[in-house]
Amino acid sequence: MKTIITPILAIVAVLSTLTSCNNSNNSGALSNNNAEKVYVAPGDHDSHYAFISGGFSGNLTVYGLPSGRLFKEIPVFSQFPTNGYGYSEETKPMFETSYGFVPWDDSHHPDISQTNGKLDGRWIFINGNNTPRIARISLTTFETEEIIEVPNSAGNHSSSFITENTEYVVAGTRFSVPVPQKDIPIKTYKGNFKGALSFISVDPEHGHMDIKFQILMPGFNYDLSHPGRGKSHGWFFFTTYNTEEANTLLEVNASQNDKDFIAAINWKKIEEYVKKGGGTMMPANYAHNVYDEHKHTATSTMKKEVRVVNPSEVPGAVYFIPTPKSPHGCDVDPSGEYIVGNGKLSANLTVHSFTKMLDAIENKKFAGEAYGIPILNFEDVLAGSVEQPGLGPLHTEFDGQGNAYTTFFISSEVVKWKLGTWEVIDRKPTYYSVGHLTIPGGNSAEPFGKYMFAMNKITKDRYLPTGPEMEHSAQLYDISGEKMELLLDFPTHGEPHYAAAIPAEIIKNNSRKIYRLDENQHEKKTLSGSDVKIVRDGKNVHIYMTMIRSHFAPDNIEGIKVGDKVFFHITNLEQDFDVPHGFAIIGANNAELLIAPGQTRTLTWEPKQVGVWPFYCTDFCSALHQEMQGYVRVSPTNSNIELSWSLGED
Ligand SMILES: [Cu+2]
Repeated sequence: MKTIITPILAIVAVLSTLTSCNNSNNSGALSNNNAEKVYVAPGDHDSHYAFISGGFSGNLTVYGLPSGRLFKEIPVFSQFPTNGYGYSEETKPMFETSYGFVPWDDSHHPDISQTNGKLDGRWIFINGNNTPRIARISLTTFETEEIIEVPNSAGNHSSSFITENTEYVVAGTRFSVPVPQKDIPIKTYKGNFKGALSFISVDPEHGHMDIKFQILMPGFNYDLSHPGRGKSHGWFFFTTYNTEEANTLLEVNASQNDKDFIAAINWKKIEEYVKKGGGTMMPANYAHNVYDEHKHTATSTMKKEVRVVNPSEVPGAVYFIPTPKSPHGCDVDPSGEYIVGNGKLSANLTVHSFTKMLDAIENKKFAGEAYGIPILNFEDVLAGSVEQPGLGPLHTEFDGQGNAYTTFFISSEVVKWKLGTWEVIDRKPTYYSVGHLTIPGGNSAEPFGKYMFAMNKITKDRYLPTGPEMEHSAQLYDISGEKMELLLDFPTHGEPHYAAAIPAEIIKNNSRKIYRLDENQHEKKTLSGSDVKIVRDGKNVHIYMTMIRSHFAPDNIEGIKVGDKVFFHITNLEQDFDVPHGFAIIGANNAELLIAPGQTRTLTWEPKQVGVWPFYCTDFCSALHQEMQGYVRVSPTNSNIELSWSLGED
């Protein structure tokens, strides 16, 4: 094998030398064996999954590491015509909200479920920023199983982060708003708007989500958050900016204070308070959408109240830690001792000590209070700072070897530094303007090290140009040595805002291969070709159809009329891995259906013209795929042609 690969790599290396204008900046990325480090031979599997947020695509993309190959786009908050998600009757309820049907969002921070602080690979959660929602995706089926709307929240950004036994998925508001919403002047912001931090419980068996409580905080902007872990398990930390409570020209007015805060929340304490009936049930309106894997169908329920807790009701549960200059990232090291607050406008990185925080609280050493919440002294809690490591620090992840890696947006680099000594060990440029970075397990108690990838906002000249808009870019680094080594650039879809990554062996053996037909509980399933039928109910016509290589049953349908609403309920009878079939019919005002083996899906079609209209399979499925087709005869509204259907009749 080696003898075959080597000449190919040599050609790749030579070509890159000839074509890359950035080659001098690549630290010799292709001058040694780095190409081999990312080469996954045909048929071989990558060692890691990377789940990269699609940002403004609203979805989640799945890549392999180290190859950077795209495996899948999982639709979450956005309609996805590729497989009919959000267009099929079964999946439309996933987009129900208190604002009606919302088929798009801006997804930002995926986080994998944990047990004892370690990634367990059961589910991945991600937030929708714009119309605040949290989604749960199964890492068995790679499908979105649940979406819960978050009331009293706006620009749901400090979300969705998981406590160390997945007790909660936590969501914090970026924009403070009137709670409850009301018609008041915007300039009454200060002192009147609130920031809701939502603790959403996760059922340990099914993963089902329920908002246990919301903490109504002062009207700051809650930017990012992370759970405590290990010794700090039971606490949650949120960065804030705009502690000035400005409501206009924030770029100036929210940058006045020398220090903003990290809010430290003792959620265990609030949980106990709530278990004893504490807090207030407040009227609210938010959707809870659940997809049932056996019914292959989602249902949407509107919830009517939410439990809110005012921090003043639970003394000793909430503190503010002063943190310089509009902190953005809020990251906790694997031991749970260090809380890194990256002030976007700060020259230094600030690291707080959890132990010192507890001491200061114990000794009641406070610098003051804000809206009744005690403010700790900056110096009392400070563990140390990394002096002038770069410009515009954003996010930090950890390798489990005592090192931290922080991204710098303005100086466009990743800086590796040592926990405890705060010394800078290495720095590498990113191309260009890095936001988040990810190390597999890098925000858990047990990072897996080995790889780190940076997600960059600007691509410019890194790939062949594709018009004014380029896909964003990720860059993979080997972090197994003292110095980071750039291995690979790969394009990403939408905005690769943040990502979660995990060794493949934790997930791949649980991956679902088919849906079993004998477990199909869809109300409109058809389990054999002999059970097909068509039922007219006034203007609604229900077609119970099957598909299997290489025909639909039935394939000829007559007796449909203009003005009818036709529901194709189609069951894929295949029980083989990776044999979906598609369904499309001319003039349908929605999308195709891509139906997995054993699954049932429904497409609605409203024929508007008299004629004979074909339908066909869209997913190339067999040598006779082109034969997988059928016709629907549509007659005038007042026609008396009887409903009839057939397969294999002349
Ligand atoms: Cu087919």
